[in-house]
Formats: sequence, C-alpha cells, structure tokens
Amino acid sequence: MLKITLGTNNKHKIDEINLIAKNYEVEFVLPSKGYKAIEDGNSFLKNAYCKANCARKNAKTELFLADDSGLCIEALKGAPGIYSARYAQTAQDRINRVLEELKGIDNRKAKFVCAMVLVNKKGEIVFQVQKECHGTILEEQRGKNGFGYDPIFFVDSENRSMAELSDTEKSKISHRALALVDVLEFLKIYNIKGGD
Ligand code: ITT
Repeated sequence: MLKITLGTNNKHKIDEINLIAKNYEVEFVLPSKGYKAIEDGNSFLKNAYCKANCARKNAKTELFLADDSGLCIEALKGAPGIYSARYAQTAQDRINRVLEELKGIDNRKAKFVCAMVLVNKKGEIVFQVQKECHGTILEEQRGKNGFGYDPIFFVDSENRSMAELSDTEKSKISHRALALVDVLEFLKIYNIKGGD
C-alpha cells in the first residue's frame, strides 16, 4: 500500500480523499503534529504547493499531496475563491455571508474548484491538476452531509445540493474527486508503489 502524506488540517478533506481513493492501493495520512502551512499564494495551485511542501516536515512518506479548494461565485467576481476558508469566522457565518451578498441577485452561478499538487521528498512538483464542479447558489441551505458551503451549493448535474448527496455520491462527482482521480491515475500509469 502506497502511503502519501496529505497536507491538511481539515478532517473532512482527508476522509473524502480516502473514500475517493478506496479502490486504489493508496492511503492518505495526516502530516506530523504541529503541521501549519502559510497559504500566501495568489492561486489555488500556489497554495496547494505551499501546503504539500510544508507537509514534508518530519514526515515518514516519500510523497506529499495537498488540496487547495474553494467556492467561486460568478456574480461576486470569483469570491470567496482562494479566501473561502477565511470568508468569515465559522462555516455557518461563511454561508450566511454568501447568502447575504447574493440577496436579490439573479445570477447565482458558481463553481467549486480543487487544485492538487503532489511533491517528492525534495519538494519538487511531481504532478499537479485543477478541476471544477459547476452549480448554483441556493436561496437557503439544503441537506446535512459534507462540509463547508455544501448546503448552499446546488449541483447542476445531480439536481440536489452537495449536502443532500451521500458521501459516496459526492466522492464520484466533486471537484476533489475529479482532481484526485487524475492524481491516482498518474500514480498508476507510472507504477508508483509504496515500499511496504
Ligand atoms: P486545509 O488548508 O488545512 O487543507 P481548509 O479547510 O483551510 O483546510 P482550504 O484552504 O483549501 O482548506 O479552503 C477550502 C475551503 O473552501 C473550505 O474550508 C470550505 O469552506 C470550502 N470548500 C472546499 N471544498 C469544499 C467542499 O467540497 N464542500 C464545501 N466547501 C468546500
């Protein structure tokens, strides 16, 4: 089984990622205690690199992956974008802020974006990808699954909010799923395996 350190402090992300990866011989593990990345890039890919690079510290694996993701709303000129995690204090406050900012606005088109960067022990980029999942911002919250902005994100292709999808359903269509499958297929094509 190939083990890869995932540079994240978000428990939902690692759970989602391991569910998506369940049919591959890959397991994602949390970084060592005290892991804290400074996300000072101006793009999802740059911030994903910051996190993956930082996860190398005291880690036991050969490879390091990070996911930088967020919600981009057309009528808000792409906001909250790379600031999605910092748009307000709590997840509920962030949802409230988006709903407030979109009050009375007809164009509710939005997309979730996920950038993933895989680096080696030297911090060199081995693979990177960015994917999107398209939808519409609802007028009010729907569903209890997932995390973050899921309850207000209506997934066009599924006709339900992201939070109304089961974990397994989300793991097939999300921005994170689309990006991770490319990472996993890259590992498979190049026959990159773990040592144990
Ligand atoms: P790490 O940086 O430690 O990985 P984080 O939550 O801070 O965790 P990001 O910087 O990538 O992660 O910010 C992503 C934010 O975008 C996240 O906190 C959510 O608010 C939102 N987001 C990303 N993916 C999402 C998803 O699948 N569903 C709902 N909201 C999501």
